[in-house]
Amino acid sequence: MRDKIYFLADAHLGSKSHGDSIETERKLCRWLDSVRDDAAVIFLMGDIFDYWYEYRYVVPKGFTRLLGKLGEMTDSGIEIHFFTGNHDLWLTDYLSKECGLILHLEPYITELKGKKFFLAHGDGLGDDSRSFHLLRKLFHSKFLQKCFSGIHPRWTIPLAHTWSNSSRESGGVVPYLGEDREHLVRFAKNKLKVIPDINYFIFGHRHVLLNLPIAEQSRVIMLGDWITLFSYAEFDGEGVELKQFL
Ligand SMILES: [Mn+2]
Repeated sequence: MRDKIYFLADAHLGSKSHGDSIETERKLCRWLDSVRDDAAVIFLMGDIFDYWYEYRYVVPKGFTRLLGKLGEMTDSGIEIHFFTGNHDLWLTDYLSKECGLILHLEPYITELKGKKFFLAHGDGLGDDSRSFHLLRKLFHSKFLQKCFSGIHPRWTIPLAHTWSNSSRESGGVVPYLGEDREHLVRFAKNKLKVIPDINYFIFGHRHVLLNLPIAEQSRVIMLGDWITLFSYAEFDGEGVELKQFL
């Protein structure tokens, strides 16, 4: 019976962090196969691709297995959501039209089986460092994206990969900093003051595993990654559980 809800983030497919990125992609497809019989909804929570840049008529090479698998699963009636991360935010409608994914470019608040969820990749939330926000602003600028699109990808794609590898969160994953210093935990606690009935905050981005209660009825979940942890979260209507796919 399809009654479970799954969350997964930060596969960074195409990244040099993977010994063999295609092998990771195969593993991700095996995971999708393993949940397809009981998944009602799957949330891919950002940075699935290490770099994705969609042109009007062209998309990047690669990821054939995953894109095919996602298309096959949405065709079979499974709802799959795709959040942009900070590595794959430059998309338009290819993944929705071709693969049937529901795209989210912003955090998304939703009710699932009677619980309220706040879902986001997590970049930029609760982090008020100025350089980070400037960069984020540049990356999200429609004008700059238009300029960038006009340059032949022969020049921009290698540049982007260099950027991505140097900016890598995973280059040295910062271990969990504790409740008071984690931007996303602070963000969740503040959000809860405004929307007190959120039961779960689910984030990617940090590449660490966390399942932390922050109030009587509220928890923060960090999804780990698909580089070394191969982790995901499963919600069965009762609680959210972090698991690893081996
Ligand atoms: Mn990220």
